[in-house]
Formats: sequence, C-alpha cells, structure tokens
Amino acid sequence: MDAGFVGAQSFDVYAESFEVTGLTPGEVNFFRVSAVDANGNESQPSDFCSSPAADYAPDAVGNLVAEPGGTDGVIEITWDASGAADFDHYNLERDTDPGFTSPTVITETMDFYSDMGLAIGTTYHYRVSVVDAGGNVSDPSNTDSAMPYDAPPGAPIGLTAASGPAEGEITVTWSANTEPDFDRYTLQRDTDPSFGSPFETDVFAESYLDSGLTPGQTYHYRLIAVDAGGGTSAPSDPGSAVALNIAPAAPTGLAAAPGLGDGEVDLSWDANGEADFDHYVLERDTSDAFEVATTVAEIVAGTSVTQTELAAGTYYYRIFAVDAGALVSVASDTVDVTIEQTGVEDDLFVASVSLIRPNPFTSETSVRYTVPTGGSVTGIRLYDIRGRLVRTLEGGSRPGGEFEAAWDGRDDSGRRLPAGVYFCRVEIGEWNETRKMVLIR
Ligand SMILES: [Ca+2]
Ligand SMILES: [Ca+2]
Repeated sequence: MDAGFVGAQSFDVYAESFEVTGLTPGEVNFFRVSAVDANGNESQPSDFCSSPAADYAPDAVGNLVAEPGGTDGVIEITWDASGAADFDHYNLERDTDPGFTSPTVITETMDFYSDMGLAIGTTYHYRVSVVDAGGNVSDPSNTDSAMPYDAPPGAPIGLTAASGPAEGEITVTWSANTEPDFDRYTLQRDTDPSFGSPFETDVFAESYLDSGLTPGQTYHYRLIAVDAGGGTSAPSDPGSAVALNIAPAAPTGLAAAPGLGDGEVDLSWDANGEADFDHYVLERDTSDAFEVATTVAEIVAGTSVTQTELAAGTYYYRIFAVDAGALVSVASDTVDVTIEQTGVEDDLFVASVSLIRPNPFTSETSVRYTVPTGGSVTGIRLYDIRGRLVRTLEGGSRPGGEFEAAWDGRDDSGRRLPAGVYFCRVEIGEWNETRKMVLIR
C-alpha cells in the first residue's frame, strides 16, 4: 500500500508467482521480492512494482416484486439482498416505459422501498442494480410493474337542500370531499326517498342549482364522490327540499263591456306567463266589496269569456290567476259594466241560483235554485280551488220550480273535504252560473 514499505506485509514464496487475496478491491498495492538462502541470508529487495487489486462488478440480485401499497399513490418494492462484500447501495430504477428509456434512479441502501406520491391509474416499472464501493454496477435485476394503490373516496358530508331561489328551483350544497385523487361528484335526485330510480348528474363543485322542477313538489338528494381511478364512495346522508312555488302575478288588462245579446257581458284580459299557470277564477258581484255571500265565481281556462242571462244592473268583475300548486294571485284591478233592461221574461220561473246559505259554512250548506217552467236537465257540481270535480249534488231532469240541494262538505266517496274555497257550478239547460263557497273546519 505504501511504496516506502513501512509496516509491509511479507509472504514466504517457493515459486516464481504468487496470488495475493483479501485485498480491498480497486486499491493500489506495491510489491517487491527478495531471495533467501538455506542459511537464512536475505538478498537486497528487487525493484518494486504496483497494481490495483482486482475489482469486479457485484452479482445482480433477483426476486424484485412491485405491489400496490396501503395508501393512495404508493407502490411497495422488495428484492433479494446483495451478498457483495464491498456492497455500497442499490440503484432502483422506475419508469412508465417498460424499456426503461428514461428511468428515475432512486438510491437505496435497504433491500425494499416505498415509492410514494405516484399518479393513480399509471403503471410503473421497476428494476434494481447493485453498486459496490468502487462504483461498479451489477446487471439489473428482473423487472416488475404495479399500479399505485387507489382507495375509494369517503362518503360526502354536509349535504343541504333548500328551496329556490327562483320558481321551480332547489339549491343543493355540501362540504368538499378530501380524497387526494378526487375527480367529481354524482348527485342523485328522486321524488322517492328510497332513491328507486334517481336522476343522476355529474358535478365538479360543492353546490348545484336544480331548476325546471315542478313547483311545490318535494325532491330528495344524495351525493356520491368519484375518484380519478373510478372508485366511488358510499352515498351521503340524504337531504330534501320543496321546489320553490311562487303565486302567479295578478292578471292585467281586465276589460268588461256589454255583449251583443240581451243580458250579456264580454270580458277579456291579458294572459299570465307563469310556466305552472293552471286557470283563472273570475269573480262577479253587484258591489265592489266582493262579499263571500254574494260573489259569483267562474273557473276560466282562456283569456276571454261571455257571461249571459244577467239581469239589468251594474256588475263588478275582478280575476285571479291560480297555478298548478293551487297558489292564487292577488286580485286584478276591478272593472264594472252596466246592462240595460231589454227583454221581457214571460216564463213563470226563470233559471237562477237564488241563495247559498250558510256561506261560509262548517258542517252543511244548501243551494237554492230555480228551474224554468217546463223543466230542464239540471246539474249541480262542486269543484275545488284547482278546478277538480269533488262532488255531484244533482244530475238529471227537474220540472219547473224552486229546489234546494244540501251539501255536507264531503266528496262523492263520503270523505270529509279540507277547509278552503270551493266552486258550485249550477247548470240548468243552457244556463249556468258558478258561485264561490267557503268551507271552514
Ligand atoms: Ca382514491
Ligand atoms: Ca308558481
């Protein structure tokens, strides 16, 4: 090791060559030789020579195995330990290309490695080489590949559904999902709380404005988180809300004028624009107070109507719009019209509704009406505020005369109807009139 041969090691040799072993690989050693005779006399040493000790590359290792780890984005790699005496470290190579054209080299002294922060859904290839103290590199090991572990997201939390802000809308909000490779939410909506056949939509934020819903209808929502690997969470706790329903605007443009025929009034108004508009309720009274006992109401589908068989006098009209959820607008402006007396009645009896009493009522009320002389087919039918037929009180031919029909506040099936406004439509031959009734429970 030292050309001055201070502290040199010596070997007795009986031939003209000798192999020195156990040297540090790659280290330069110096040698010289002297001859010794049988009496132990030693010659002067020869000139010295030198050479580095042989340093071969380590053997390759095997049994490299790459497997998904226990948390997102991790691959665990193991391999056989190197037996090289001058072992220094391993070069672990990682590449997304199985040909290792541009590998990332990881220096590791242990015979295992946890590779973290990898892209989920990507396949990574690994192989390892042994490096000795002299920098000699073994052949690479076998190769193995794996995709990083991809845990599914946790169930989303904090889901809240609220009506509005506009008609037919619900706003749904929730807390952000913390999944590292979170990709999107799948929001489910159903009118059935068991979510039997939900509507689904992908959402990439923490809120969703659901619009175009049926105003007044209850909708249920729940949320599933989806990660980049397609893993799905359990559903969130559900939330529900009623799609906002706003009452229609008051109808505008109401106009009333005497009609072409005797006792006729022509009425028209502007159409309402609500998507859930259902019908109009036209009210008539002989004073602009529109008192319950005297107001006559008629359900109208279009934007004009002709009232017939009115006696001479001044009539006041106003109109309401009703939506599919039975919400009623405030009243339109009131208009009035006066009809002059023209024709002369020669019937003893004239078709009419003379009285509904009591009105409002709690348990029973009666409708007093007149069938004209000669008799006529007569129908008395009751409708609710949405225009649905709930009860038929009369239906058949009647002789001329005065009659009363009682109503006990029940429908045709005998069920008690809820408190509210009902319409009584009396049809006597060609003549008809609708009156408002108020049931109080
Ligand atoms: Ca994941
Ligand atoms: Ca509405």
